[in-house]
Amino acid sequence: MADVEVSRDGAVQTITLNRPEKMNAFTRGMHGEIRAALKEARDAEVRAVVITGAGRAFCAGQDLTEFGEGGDVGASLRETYHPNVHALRALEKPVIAAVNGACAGAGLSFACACDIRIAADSASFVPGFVGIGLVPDAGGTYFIHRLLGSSRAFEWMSSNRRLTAAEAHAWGLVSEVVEADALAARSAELAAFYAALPTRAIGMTKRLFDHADTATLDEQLEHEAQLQAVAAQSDDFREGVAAFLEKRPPRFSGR
Ligand code: LHQ
Repeated sequence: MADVEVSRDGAVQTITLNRPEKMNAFTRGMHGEIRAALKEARDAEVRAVVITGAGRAFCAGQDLTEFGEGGDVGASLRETYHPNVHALRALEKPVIAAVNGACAGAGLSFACACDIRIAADSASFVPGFVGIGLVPDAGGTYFIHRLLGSSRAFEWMSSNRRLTAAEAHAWGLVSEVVEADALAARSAELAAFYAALPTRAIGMTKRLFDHADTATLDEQLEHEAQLQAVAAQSDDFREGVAAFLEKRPPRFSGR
C-alpha cells in the first residue's frame, strides 16, 4: 500500500495520508508522493480536492523517528515541505482538509495551507513544534497568524495547547465540525458542491486573496481588474448570466 493514496470520484480528487500506524507522520518518501498527487490534481477534470488521513489521525507532522540529530534541517524543509506548500497554494481549485483526528506540527501547517477545513468531533489540533524545542515551520507561522490573528496565534503556538475540534470551530480555524462517522460523507458532499461551481473563478479568487495579504489597495484593484477580464471570457461566465436571465440553475463546466 502507498503511504499516500489518491482516488478520483467524478471531478473530486481525494488524497489520503496513509500511514495510520504512525499517525500519518510525514516521511521523506511521502513528500514525493504528495507532490505527485498535487501534480495530478492540476488536471482540468479535477475541480475540487480533499486531503484527509487514514485511521485515527490526520497527520502528526514530521515523523520524529526519521528526523535525527544533525543534517541540514533548513535544506530538508526547502527540499521536501516547501514545494508541496507552494503546490497547494498554486492549485487553482478549492482544497478541503477533512481533519479526521490528531493534527500536529507540520500536519497542522499543511491543513492550514488548505482553503477550507472541516473536522471530525474527535479531531484535535496540536502545535507540536514548541513541545520539542522547535519553531513552527512548513508555513505554520504564515497561515496560522492569518487565520487566527497574531495575538491568538502566538499564544496558541507558544503554549502548545491541545485544541479540541469544538474550540477550533469557535476560533474559526475550521468551518464545520461533524460526527466522526459522518466526516467522509460530509467532505465528499462539500467537495461535490465546490466541484460544480465555476472552477476558474474560484481558482482566481484564491489567487486574489493570497495576493491581498501583501498588496496595496491600488495593486489589489488592478489585480482584480486583470483577473476579472479573464473570468469574463470564460464559458462559466456566459453560462452564469444566461442561467440567471432564464431563471434556471447554472450548469458550470469549469471552463
Ligand atoms: C509519532 C509522532 C511523530 C513519530 C505520534 N513521529 N511517531 C519538519 C522537518 C524537520 C525538522 C523539524 O520539523 C518539522 C516539522 C514538524 O512537524 S516538527 C513537529 C513534529 N510533530 C510533533 O511534535 C507531534 C508529536 N506528537 C504528538 O504531539 C502526539 O502524538 C499527537 C498529538 C500527534 C497525538 O497524540 P495522542 O493521540 O495522544 O497519541 P500518542 O501521543 O499516544 O501517539 C500515538 C503513537 O504515535 C505513539 O507511538 P506508540 O508506539 O507509543 O503507540 C507516538 O510515538 C506516535 N507518534 N506523533 N510525529
